[in-house]
Amino acid sequence: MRIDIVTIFPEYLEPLNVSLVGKARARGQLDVRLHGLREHTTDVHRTVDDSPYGGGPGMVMKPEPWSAALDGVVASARPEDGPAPTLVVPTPSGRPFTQELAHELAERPWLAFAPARYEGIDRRVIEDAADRMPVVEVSIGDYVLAGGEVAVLVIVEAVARLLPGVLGNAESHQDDSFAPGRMADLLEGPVYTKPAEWRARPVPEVLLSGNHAKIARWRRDQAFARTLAMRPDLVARWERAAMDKHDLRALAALGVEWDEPSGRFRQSADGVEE
Ligand code: 6GU
Repeated sequence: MRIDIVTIFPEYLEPLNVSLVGKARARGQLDVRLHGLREHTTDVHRTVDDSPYGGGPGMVMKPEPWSAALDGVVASARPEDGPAPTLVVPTPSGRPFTQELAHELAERPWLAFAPARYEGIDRRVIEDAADRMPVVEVSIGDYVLAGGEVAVLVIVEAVARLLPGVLGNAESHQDDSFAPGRMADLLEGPVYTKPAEWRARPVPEVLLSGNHAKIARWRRDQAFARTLAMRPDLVARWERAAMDKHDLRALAALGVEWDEPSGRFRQSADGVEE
């Protein structure tokens, strides 16, 4: 996959040289190219922002440097890249970034990122880009960052680990909490390693039993309990067809039951049943 990133702070993206993404780049699985937005200014002050039309606080990023930078990225297309990248614009007013969207982006051969600072980029830049390439405006959560660079790090890391050959077999993503297929919307439970006892805390006995069916059952029960505690909103997404009779018993013990009228699982009225 090829990734172009246009930013006023290329140094903010140095973590892309480290760990999983850094290794994927070194192996040639990921071709990341950073572009300084200020290289595309024409005035002595290298101005990238100006005051907003209509008034209000803060500054808006000027269209000309962005269009020059993005035109340059598109003009650098090689045959294997396709005609133009999918443009990802990080913004708190974007569509929520999810594992599903990460999978979608991981299918594209070429991504470009346009992280903004200040109050954002002049709207016409996004509209102009959308005439020539797919554009997706993405938010990484319900909070406000000072700029989109950290969101780029988040999105690139989530996408890179889905690319073929980037994760080793040992660290495969089949068990990811939000992986589609298997069982989406179930958080992973606790994990343990040696020593078997540490500061008077033993590892749960079942994990030392060697009984793989029992261990799988225990892990699933832990995942149900964890999800209920941390993300009760996910319970409504659980599918009846994904549950066997052991699951239904475990859920009942946690006060969760199938509600036929709504076609959803829900927490029973007075909490734990039985
Ligand atoms: Cl993508 N950008 C900024 N600036 N703030 C955010 C965000 C993005 N996602 C959540 N908050």
